[in-house]
Amino acid sequence: MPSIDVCFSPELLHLYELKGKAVVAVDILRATSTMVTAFAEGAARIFPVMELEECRAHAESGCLTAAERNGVKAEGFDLGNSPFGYMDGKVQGRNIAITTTNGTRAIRMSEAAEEIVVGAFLNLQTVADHLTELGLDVLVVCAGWKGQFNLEDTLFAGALVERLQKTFASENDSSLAALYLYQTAKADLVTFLRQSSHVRRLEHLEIHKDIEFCLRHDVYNVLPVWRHNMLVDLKVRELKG
Ligand code: 3SL
Repeated sequence: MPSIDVCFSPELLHLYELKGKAVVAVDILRATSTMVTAFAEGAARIFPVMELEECRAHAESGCLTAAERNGVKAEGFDLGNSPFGYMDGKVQGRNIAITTTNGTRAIRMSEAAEEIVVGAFLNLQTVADHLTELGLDVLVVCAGWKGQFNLEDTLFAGALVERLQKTFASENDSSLAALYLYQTAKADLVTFLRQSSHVRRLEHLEIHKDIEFCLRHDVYNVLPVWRHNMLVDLKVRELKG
């Protein structure tokens, strides 16, 4: 039986073997929730990059550019990091280069894995089904906040462990802790997260709507995966055959 494990911060990745594994990169508030929304809204490809300058350079090849630092849209870019900014046809058919404080870092630091999947509550079941089909050992890589643990990514990890309970072994303490936390909180994630540091950070920016949206489960059948140097939506490819 394959296993599922959880890495609570990209800074702990050196403790894990990524070779031959499927990584699920997650930044619930808000980078991976936003990427999933972008694909659901018809984005063609997403280039997650670490640095603002690298992101800006993608504009030359016709990409929309998206950048967030410390919760705020960086100046001079087309888009920020709110899922609502990617709706209403703005990203339909477009390539997007994006850099965020933690989320894009978690993806790029996982490049040694066999497969990288972008996960969010919004596409939880689609991710779970893909992992079951793949049958590889799974490592959930939580983006955290500047190297530190956060609650919302851990809750997502727990939700995924719960969905995969019958087909994946979760015998390590990190996946058990994530599962127990999720089971304690799942009846009302919004209330549970009210005191969390990133929700407080974002509340100062008055983005309650984003927080509630990013905590919704199974809204989209979207499967962003890493291919070469970009993310593509495998579900769109399935539809096109
Ligand atoms: O850290 C990140 O990558 C962002 O998702 C943070 S924020 O939600 O845009 O503040």
